[in-house]
Amino acid sequence: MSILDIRVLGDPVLRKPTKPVIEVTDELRRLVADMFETMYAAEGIGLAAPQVGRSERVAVVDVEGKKYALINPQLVSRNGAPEKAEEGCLSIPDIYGDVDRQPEVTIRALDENGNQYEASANELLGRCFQHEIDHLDGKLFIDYLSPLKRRAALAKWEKEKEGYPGNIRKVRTEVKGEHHHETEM
Ligand code: K2U
Ligand code: ZN
Repeated sequence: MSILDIRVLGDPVLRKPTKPVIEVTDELRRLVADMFETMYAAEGIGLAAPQVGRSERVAVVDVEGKKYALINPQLVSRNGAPEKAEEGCLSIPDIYGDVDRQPEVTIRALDENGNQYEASANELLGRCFQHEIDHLDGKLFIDYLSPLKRRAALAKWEKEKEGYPGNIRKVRTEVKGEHHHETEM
């Protein structure tokens, strides 16, 4: 398995609607595995394929140990009065904003073995499902901000993005314990 580079805001792949998966192949299972590894390394609770440069309808989620591979996910229903909560995005580092979302959601998707399943969720898991499915439609959480808040977020990103040449965020696993000493040249 490998840790993949994450594409950040400015990369057109994040705005392209993704293509449905035709067949769940071993290669797709490998992508799902790499997406989980990348998500954990980036300390996320969700990750969508466009965020690793793949324009396919695939996402992964792990909220408090509840793990889901979302292949061709669709929203079956959403209920409840919209609730506001702060969101961030691994593709827009250090930018946060309040997003209104309906609290209860039911989704239908294929798992990594190609079997169809339905899942209902609320709270953080329900929000994560919606955040990831938005990614697959080229939608980002900043699209929900008020014009003023979005303008402020984008102004901040203009500065932040200098740290991500080529719109690439390299994910590092923090090495616990060991300290690498630069060899004197
Ligand atoms: O898709 C992504 O970029 C990962 C998102 C998923 C997410 C954002 C907001 C609310 C729910 C899910 C996050 O950056 S993962 C980071 C994170 C971790 C714990 C709680 C909220 C966000
Ligand atoms: Zn995101």
